[in-house]
Amino acid sequence: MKILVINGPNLNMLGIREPEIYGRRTLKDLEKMIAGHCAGLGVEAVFFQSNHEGAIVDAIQEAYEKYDGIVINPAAYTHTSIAIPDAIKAVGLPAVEVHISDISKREPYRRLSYVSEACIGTVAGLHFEGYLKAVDMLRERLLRSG
Ligand code: CA2
Repeated sequence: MKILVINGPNLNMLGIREPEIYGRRTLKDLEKMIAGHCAGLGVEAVFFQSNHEGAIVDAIQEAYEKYDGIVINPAAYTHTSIAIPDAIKAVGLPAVEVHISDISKREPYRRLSYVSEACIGTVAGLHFEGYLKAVDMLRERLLRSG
């Protein structure tokens, strides 16, 4: 089982600014944590981060027939992008959306996610641990669908 973990804009700044919202751990720490969790489950995880919507769309398209599923934190594109959910639907891969913070309890403009409807589930507000839950949800779906 091979999954692609995508992090969107500004998540390369994790651990550097706004620790009260996003914590003190870095993107590298996050990727290591996910890789360790995946290794224990026999899942191969590959990581991608970009600040550019088109690059994220390209990464999703390139996942077609190479990966079994996607875990994605689209960051601010969650609330603005139609191209990202379109790409997820186009490749037909199961995807789980994840957010470090609880987007339902922040500014009103963060309450709407255009990406949700293309995903089999969403995890929000569980900090870095939410990515592990997202991996578990994806794995369970993939095991069930054979
Ligand atoms: O809670 C999340 O994971 C978000 O996807 C993070 C996005 C935000 O636009 C979404 O509404 C919710 C922002 C990521 C910015 O990451 C930073 C990390 C460190 C310092 C500053 C920003």
